[in-house]
Amino acid sequence: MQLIRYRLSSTQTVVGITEDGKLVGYIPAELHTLLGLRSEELRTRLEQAAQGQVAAFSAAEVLAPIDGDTEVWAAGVTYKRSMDARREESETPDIYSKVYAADRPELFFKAVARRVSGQEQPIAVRADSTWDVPEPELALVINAHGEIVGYTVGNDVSSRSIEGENPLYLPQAKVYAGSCALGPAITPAWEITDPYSLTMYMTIERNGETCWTGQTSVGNLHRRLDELVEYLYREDDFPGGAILCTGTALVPEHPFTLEGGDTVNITIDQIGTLRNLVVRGKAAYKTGRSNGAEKNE
Ligand code: DO4
Ligand code: MG
Repeated sequence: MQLIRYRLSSTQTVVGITEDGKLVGYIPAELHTLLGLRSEELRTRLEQAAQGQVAAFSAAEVLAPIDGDTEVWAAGVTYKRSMDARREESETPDIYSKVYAADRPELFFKAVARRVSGQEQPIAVRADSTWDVPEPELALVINAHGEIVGYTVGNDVSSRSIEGENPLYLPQAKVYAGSCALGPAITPAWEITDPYSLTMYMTIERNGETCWTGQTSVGNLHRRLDELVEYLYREDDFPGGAILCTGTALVPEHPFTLEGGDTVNITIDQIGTLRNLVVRGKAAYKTGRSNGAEKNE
C-alpha cells in the first residue's frame, strides 16, 4: 500500500491509496488531518478505505505529499560522507565533526507545504550560488503524536558555496525557492520491516546522458530514526505532523555542480522514484511552477 495526494476535481484534493501503482480507494480528506490520527487509527482508516473502488486519476494530477500546516524539517551530518564533504568545503571544518559525534543532532527547518515541489516539478539552484548539489534523503512522515507513520523520498537541494563560505549562512544555503522536493508517494511505516536496510540511488542526467550516479544504504546512518524524531518533537508541537529529511550520504565529488537543465532522479527501494528538472534562479522556478498544476495546493 502507498498513499498519494491527487486532484480529484478543480476544487478537491484527496488522499489516494494505491496497491502496485493502482488506485484502490481514496479518503476525501487533506493529508495533514490524517496526520492528526495515531498510527493504529490511521492504519484502520486506510485499510477501510482501500476497498478496491477505483476513481479515475492521472499521473499529472499527483501532488506533492504534503499540505496544510505540515512542516518539512531536515537533519544534517548524519552520515560520514556528509561530514567529510562539509569538512572539505568549509573554512570551519571542526563544527561538522563535532555535530556528527554529538548527542544532539543538527536539525533545521526546511519548508512549508506551499514551497515543496512534487514529482516532475522544477527544483532550483540559486542564481547567486556557484556550487550546488541535490541531497537525496529518506524522509520520515511523522504524525502529530511523534510516531513515524510513513516514508517518502526527499531532496534537500543545497548550495555548497554559500554554506562553505560561512556556516551561519546555512538558512540561505538550504531554504529558498525550489530547494525542497518530496514524493511521489508515501509508503506506510508498517509496510517496511527494516528501514535501515533500504537502498537509495541517485542519478543526475545532463544533455540526455547520466553525468553522476551513486547509491548508498540507510544502514550507513550514524543515528537512529527514532532519535531524530525525539529531538524534533522534544520541545515543539506539530499539530499537522512533520516530514523529516534524515540527511544525505550521496554527495557528488568536487567540482561537480548541479546545473539548470539537469534532471535528478532519486530512488529508494519500496518507496519510489522522485524525478525533478533543475532550473537556475527564482524567475525560472516560478515560471516552471506556474506552467504545471500547483502540486501542493
Ligand atoms: O550542515 C549542513 C547540512 C547537512 C545536510 O543537509 C545533510 O547532511 O544532509
Ligand atoms: Mg541534507
